[in-house]
Amino acid sequence: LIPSTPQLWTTAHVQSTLPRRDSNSHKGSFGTALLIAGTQEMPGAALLAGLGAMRSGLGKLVIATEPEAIAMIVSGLPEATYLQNGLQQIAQRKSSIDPYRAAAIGPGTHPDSATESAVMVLLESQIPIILDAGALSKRSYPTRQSPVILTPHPAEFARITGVDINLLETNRSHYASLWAQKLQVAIVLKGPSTVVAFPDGDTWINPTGNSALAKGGSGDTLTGMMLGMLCCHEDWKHAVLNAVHIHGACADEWITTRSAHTLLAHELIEVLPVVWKKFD
Ligand code: NPW
Ligand code: AMP
Ligand code: MG
Repeated sequence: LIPSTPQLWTTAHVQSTLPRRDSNSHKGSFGTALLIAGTQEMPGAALLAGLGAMRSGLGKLVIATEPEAIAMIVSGLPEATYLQNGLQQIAQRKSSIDPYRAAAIGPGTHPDSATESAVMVLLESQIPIILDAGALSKRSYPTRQSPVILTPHPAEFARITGVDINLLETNRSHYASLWAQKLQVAIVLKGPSTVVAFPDGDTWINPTGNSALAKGGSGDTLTGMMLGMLCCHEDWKHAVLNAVHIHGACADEWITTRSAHTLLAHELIEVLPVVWKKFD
């Protein structure tokens, strides 16, 4: 396994890879995404990811979450539909994955056996899947046609690989690339200069983003944006890279006129339409 030299994913890359929205399209053209997120204690993670997803190009969104969370989320995102006790439904195979173009699991979910079972069911499917937060654990991955994308922050990366976090910080792209090839998954190692490492060794560094993102909810929002982008991009790698780049660009837009201390994660979604337009 040879970690490749990382390249920068620049504005020009984003501009040349963002999809157009065909004038003849309808909501079916962009697919239905499945977001398994949120609990009674962390409904906000599902809302933030849901907002990120629905503002990032998909056709329809189903949020699989707990009944108490649905009641709290729905007024903030009436455009989504819901799968009640969805994590359990998926884990117990009572609800099919067939209708979905892509899925994300983990924001605001507990890292327990039900989450682990739901991940196993998703891994058996043929759609791209994003594993974040509560769905990140130490495991191996089956060979499958569609990508698996892990979105750890450094502490999560250390937990799922066993790499010492201090060592990790000395050469982030090296470790991300090594483990992406080892596990045969894409790894989005978050933090300043997020590293995006693909299973084929292809490795990129994202130049956008700033310390305004160092606040609860930023990562949940990114996971949602990536899910939406997977539904509207033809090339899944471009979807991952563009989600990371534009998420960071939203924070960069924020600090042009406002203090970096003040950003709330849901405000990333409020500036996203204007930021995205700059790349169109
Ligand atoms: P410390 O504190 O610096 O010692 P967890 P989480 C470390 C949900 N959320 N670089 C940190 O270390 C998420 O989706 C819900 C280095 C600490 O030990 C998850 O499901 C919200 N170290 C769940 O909460 C909003 C870093 O990791 C540990 C690091 C838990 O997610 C908030 C904390 O990590 C949240 O998103 C970094 N960049 N980042 C909601 N509104 O519903 C973290 N650490 O235990 O994985 O906690 O990331 O907050
Ligand atoms: P999470 O820890 O899952 O909430 O994810 C945090 C998000 O904010 C990731 O997209 C990180 O890359 C980003 N982030 C956090 N701190 C910084 C920072 N100091 N500079 C740039 N991006 C950051
Ligand atoms: Mg997170």
